[in-house]
Amino acid sequence: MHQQIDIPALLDGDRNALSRAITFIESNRPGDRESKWALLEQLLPHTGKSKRVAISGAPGVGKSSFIDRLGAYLIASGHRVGVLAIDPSSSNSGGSILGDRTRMTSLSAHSNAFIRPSPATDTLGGIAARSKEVMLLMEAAGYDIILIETVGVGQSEVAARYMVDYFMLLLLPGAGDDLQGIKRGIMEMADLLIVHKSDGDQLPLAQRTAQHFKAAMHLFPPKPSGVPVEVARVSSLQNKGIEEVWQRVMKYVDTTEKNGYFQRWRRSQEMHWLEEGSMQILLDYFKNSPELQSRLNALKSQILSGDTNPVAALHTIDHFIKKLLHD
Ligand SMILES: Nc1nc2c(ncn2[C@@H]2O[C@H](COP(=O)(O)OP(=O)(O)OP(=O)(O)O)[C@@H](O)[C@H]2O)c(=O)[nH]1
Ligand SMILES: [Mg+2]
Repeated sequence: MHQQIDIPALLDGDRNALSRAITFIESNRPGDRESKWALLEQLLPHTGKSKRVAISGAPGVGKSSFIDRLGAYLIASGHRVGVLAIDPSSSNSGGSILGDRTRMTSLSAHSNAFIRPSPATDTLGGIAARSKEVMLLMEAAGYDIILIETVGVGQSEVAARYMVDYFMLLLLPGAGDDLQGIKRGIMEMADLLIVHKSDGDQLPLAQRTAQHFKAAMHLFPPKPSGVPVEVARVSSLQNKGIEEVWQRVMKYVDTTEKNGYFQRWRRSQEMHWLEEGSMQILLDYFKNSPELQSRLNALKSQILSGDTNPVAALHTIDHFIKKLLHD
């Protein structure tokens, strides 16, 4: 199919060519897979030069507003910014797509920004796989900074962590009063804690929260990057603290490029990608195999009629797949 995708135009940064390529990748029809690999293999040499950053945090903490400000700042500094979302909930509601368009008012109008909402796939694994491919397309089209918005609910953060070089966690003023309430895992994932909405009546509380976090940092194990977790305060409403955040990212990149961690972590990202991607391919084969699906449907009817039970049915499927793989 990708004959319709104008690769030279895409590499030249043409938005329409990029949009078409993303639509093609996201449609993910089994019959298109050969063309998909061919497309990605052609583009791969033009990818990987961007900086990849995740912005995570609970719903409503202000991720989209912050990305809008950070993105605008980066564009003003001469960058081209690609924004994508990993949000399993948006597949159902479509809600956050609308939200992102209205919250990213300065970015969505800008020609040097490209915003892509979370693809409407059924599983998180599917979303993560598509998102990585979309990220490559954006990089090939010359977007040199990729910002990934992800909701602060467990698995999608882990998926985002493995896509990026740097991970920011947004927290609300007062969050530090309840350190136990913050999952340890996510604290270990973060490179930067941002006390967000640090403005108005909340300013004194935000200052206390930031102090609290700074004092508590030694409780967490040292980072493999060699760079300790940092704490920042930001108000996207007042456009404050944005430049300082980006300086921290640049310092992090500089340090980890020198100590070798940046490259090592990119390799780990790739290994994770391979592992998860293999699982996706297997799943796709499973869903699209007529033999397996008819076997599955037959077993479903038998369960419905009480002629078998799930354990026996799974046992049958297990044997059937084993046989398929050995043939
Ligand atoms: N006071 C204050 N309010 C803010 C700030 N940034 C965002 N908000 C408000 O917080 C609300 C949520 O902002 P969003 O940017 O949509 O938050 P989000 O984390 O992207 O939300 P979801 O995508 O739904 O998870 C909006 O009403 C914003 O106007 C800030 O810096 N200060
Ligand atoms: Mg949002």
